[in-house]
Amino acid sequence: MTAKNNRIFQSKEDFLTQYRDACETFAGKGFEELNDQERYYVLASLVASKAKNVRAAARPEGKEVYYFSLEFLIGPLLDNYLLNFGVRDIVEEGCNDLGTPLDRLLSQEVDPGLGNGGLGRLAACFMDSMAALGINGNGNGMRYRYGLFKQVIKEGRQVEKMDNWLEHGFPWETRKNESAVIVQFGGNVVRHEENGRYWFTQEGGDLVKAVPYDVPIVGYGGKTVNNLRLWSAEPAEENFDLDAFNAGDYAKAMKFRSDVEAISQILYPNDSGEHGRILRLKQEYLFVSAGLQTILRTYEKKFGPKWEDLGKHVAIHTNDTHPAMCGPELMRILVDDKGVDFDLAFKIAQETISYTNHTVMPEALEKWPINTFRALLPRTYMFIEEIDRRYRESFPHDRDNWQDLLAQTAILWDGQVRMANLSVIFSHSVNGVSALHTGILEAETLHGFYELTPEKFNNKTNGISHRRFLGNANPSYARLISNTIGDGWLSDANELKKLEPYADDASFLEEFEKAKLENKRRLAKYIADTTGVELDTSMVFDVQVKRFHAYKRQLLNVFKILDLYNRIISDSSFQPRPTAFVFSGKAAQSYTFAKEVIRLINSVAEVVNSDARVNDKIRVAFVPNFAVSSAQLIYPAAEISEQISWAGSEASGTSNMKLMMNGAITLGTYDGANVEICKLVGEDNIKIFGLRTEEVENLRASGKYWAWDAYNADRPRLGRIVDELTDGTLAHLSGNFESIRDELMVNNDHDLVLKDFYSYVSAWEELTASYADRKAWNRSAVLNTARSGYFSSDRTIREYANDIWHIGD
Ligand code: KOT
Repeated sequence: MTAKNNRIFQSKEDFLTQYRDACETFAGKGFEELNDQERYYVLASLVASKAKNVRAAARPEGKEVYYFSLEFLIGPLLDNYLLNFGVRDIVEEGCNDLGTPLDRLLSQEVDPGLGNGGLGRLAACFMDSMAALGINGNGNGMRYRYGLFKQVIKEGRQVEKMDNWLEHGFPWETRKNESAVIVQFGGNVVRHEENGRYWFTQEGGDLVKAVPYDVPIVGYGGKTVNNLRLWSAEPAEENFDLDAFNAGDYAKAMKFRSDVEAISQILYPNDSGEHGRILRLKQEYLFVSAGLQTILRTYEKKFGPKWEDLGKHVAIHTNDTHPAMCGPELMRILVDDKGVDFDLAFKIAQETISYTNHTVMPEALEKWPINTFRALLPRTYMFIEEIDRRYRESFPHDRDNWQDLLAQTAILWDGQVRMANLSVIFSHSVNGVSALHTGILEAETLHGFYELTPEKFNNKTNGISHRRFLGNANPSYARLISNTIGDGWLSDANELKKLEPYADDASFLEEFEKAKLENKRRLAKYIADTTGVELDTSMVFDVQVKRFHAYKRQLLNVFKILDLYNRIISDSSFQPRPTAFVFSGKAAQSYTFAKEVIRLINSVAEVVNSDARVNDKIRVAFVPNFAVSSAQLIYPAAEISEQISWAGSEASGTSNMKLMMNGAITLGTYDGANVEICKLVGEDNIKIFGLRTEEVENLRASGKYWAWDAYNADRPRLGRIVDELTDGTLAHLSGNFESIRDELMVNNDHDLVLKDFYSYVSAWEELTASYADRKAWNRSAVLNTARSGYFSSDRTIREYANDIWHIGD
């Protein structure tokens, strides 16, 4: 696997010389005197400095894209950058010569938890693809002092620990003092008037210094190095409470400091859930305002004050509604600081800004009380209010349903600022993240807007970095692929298509199976080391790894396992295909139900794994602390990919793509991007079950679903599983599961676990029965990889570049 361009080391010898020198420069000691952590640190620092040199020598050109996201789940970078610079083999050999295998150094790297899940990881994959494609792409986000909590499991329960990811320093970042900007919170707006002209200033309040830390993003081939800018909040000197300090009231002086620093202290741990804390609003404004100030400063240096052309040279993309303040804040800066006319400023904002929606869950649609918003951001709020006023005034009152449409689409409503509406109104493009999801946005979630401005809407099905999730994560399979079809697939994922003929090649299939086995062994060892659970690698590895959320229905998977458990015990003729069920994922601290499902899985694991009557047929493992690094061990080992959210709930999903690319077969509902996976691989190479979106909608609308009917209809089987939640069967580890039973039987099974149960279990049985024919199974698996090229984020980014950012127009 070699990228042909811009190699940072010419040969193994060259690498060794430079690495040894770097030990002296970065650590002040020779290689031999350093421990593994220091050796990793020096190597990463060396590669980072190379990356910065590449950027300094050849800054990317063309339209600047700024991707605004509160989350960038970048994961470990070193292995990926070695691949992208085309020096992974050289470095691996060099490290072997030094007697320190590269893998040992790579395992020292921290996994920056600067995101929750899908949305944050998508942002990171987009950064990778923009750099690979030579797009002048910049990331704009937050440098959280503490990333997403670390998850440990105690008595089956998730326990959260601080993620002190900066403890040993972060070799990839550079603090840029000279690029710091001031961001203002609170205070009052004062109106000034002189010679008939008037203007406003925001006075008083708190001044916060936003300090950027830059992380280089190395594109494949090593030619383009882009920048990810992460902001940290510090008190502005002008605003430090000097009076208190001089009066000896250090507590007061320090309180101001810590209140300000709190803004960049923690990442909110909710994925598709409620936020609603004022600190979150401060985070949103800080990175928006700081990012925009930087953009305009850079632009003005290059083009002068030709603000009307901003949208020609700059694209600002907002990742969900978290950066929704981009619109009004851009207007504020243009109008107040640059003297641009109000109408022109709005036009510029719309031309420049675009928006992606990532969820249709009503509870995740962001809203802020007007009073909170206005008190914190009084001047920015005025722009929202004025745009909202004009929107109402110019609304097409001649339409029959105008009142309904206005009620759906106005920004301000019911005392709240509706951030999705704010995003749509200030953007020229609105996209969903899978075909199905975009359809739901158009027909339901954002229907009013779709009626009024259908031309704004478009779909951009998500993608993933195939270099990281196949190239780096699955070295044995990646090697087999490159040896078979060449390594062109690394730069063009569509080349994976060339594998199709090999799906009928017996020796290729054997090699595939060997690679899969090696990955299963690697994962089994990791699981044994971290949890003590032993998995037999001759079992099918059936994997569900993602955030814990009711709609994702990990509970349905547990019901299936309990069903297998009961049937194996009560029916000696029942011989399911031996299967190891692997779960991993975090639940938000405050999400009680999701945390109970984690405890349930661990309780079921304890019962199943220690019961000799069943444990040669089923095993269950919960891998703690799901993160990019552990994900990279899990995907390559998977044979079944569980994608079982109820239809219409998962916007897209991306683990479905990562797993199919690694040759796992999807067992899924017709939801999110599963629909597109199905189309690409064909119905013979995927297993679809359950209600379709429309059926879910109709069932809900009918009001006729009654969970007790499902329970009573099959007391011995489905009813029994429900009973086992509370009858002591699973209580040994840490008690029964009353609240889960209540969710099903009192809350009438909102997520349709009982409804889809039979269809799911039958689909699983059919799928696993087909595992007996290994050749046919492997053929399907290889076809999944061969047809996964579409899901490279390179494809997604090309579409954004052409249709939304208009790069090269
Ligand atoms: C979080 C908070 C508010 C709004 C949306 C979210 C969100 C959505 N976080 N993650 N998502 C996921 O984003 C992925 C990337 O588009 C999707 O694949 C996935 O279906 C979303 O759940």
